Amino acid sequence: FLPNRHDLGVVAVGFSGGQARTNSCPKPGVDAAPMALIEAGLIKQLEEDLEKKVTYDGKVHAYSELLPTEDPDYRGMKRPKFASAVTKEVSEQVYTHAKAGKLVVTLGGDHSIAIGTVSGTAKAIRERLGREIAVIWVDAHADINTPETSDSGNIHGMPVAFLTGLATEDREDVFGWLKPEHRLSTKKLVYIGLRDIDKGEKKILREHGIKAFSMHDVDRHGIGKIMDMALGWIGSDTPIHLSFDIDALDPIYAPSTGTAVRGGLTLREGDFICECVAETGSLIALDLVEVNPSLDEQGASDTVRAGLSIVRCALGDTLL
Ligand code: NNH
Ligand code: MN
Ligand code: MN
Ligand code: MN
Repeated sequence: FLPNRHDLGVVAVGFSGGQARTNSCPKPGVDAAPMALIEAGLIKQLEEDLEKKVTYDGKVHAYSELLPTEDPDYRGMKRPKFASAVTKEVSEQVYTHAKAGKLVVTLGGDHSIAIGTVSGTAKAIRERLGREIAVIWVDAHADINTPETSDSGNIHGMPVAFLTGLATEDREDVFGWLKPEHRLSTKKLVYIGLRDIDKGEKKILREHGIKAFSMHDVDRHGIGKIMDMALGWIGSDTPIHLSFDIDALDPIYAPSTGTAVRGGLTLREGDFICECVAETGSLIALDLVEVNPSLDEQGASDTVRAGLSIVRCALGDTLL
């Protein structure tokens, strides 16, 4: 059922509206990540070193044509209409690649864009293979706030709630476009790296029996055992969408990100997670999000390099 492992579709999403501090003052910079990654040689490495066939339109999409004239808070969400319109478009871009049998690599952008990427692959894999996808969400955060449980109103803290249907909305222009075929089962979701979970999120994780490996679990068992358990939970031969938030890594390795949390994964643990997923041969999509090259000038190049390494490892570069 696998996409041709040598056939990649790349989507570059220059979107930072999901982590807006306020409507008038977003935390800028995360939209510059795709260009920083590409300038550091990402596409070139995929084509030349990994010998992939890359389909890429050569653009970093800013989706400025989708910018609404008015975008007031709604259910506490900041810039809901813009985030909804952008993720809907991303969903279609990702769907097109996945439907054509390509492994989709999406470069963010903040993590709200996963509303687009995961919904796009979920729909395409249902249609193409009649299968449900599994998602491995590597992050310091659970990103499963509903609009009502969120303290910040930032939509990058909510993508998993919308994708699993824990949050729903009728308004078409505020994520009402998400239909059952776009959704993910809470049973097919596994977290790795959690260490900053909001109170409301903990309740959601517990009540829905969601599989989550925190940093505590990584320390207790070691990353090798964690990957055995994570992949065991998903089951073999299940199409895997890996959504990697660079803030899962310890800020020593990836300081240039919007909400860095100390006590994270080492660079090797991050790479190891990706290698294990590559080894399954079941990877259908990879998101790399929350790299923000403008936040820490010193650390920006380290963070970009860590991001490149994550992508290469997920695509099997470091396996013999
Ligand atoms: N949980 C917080 C919120 O909902 C922080 C989310 N920030 C992230 N998520 N960077 O990965 O706003
Ligand atoms: Mn995240
Ligand atoms: Mn995070
Ligand atoms: Mn928090």
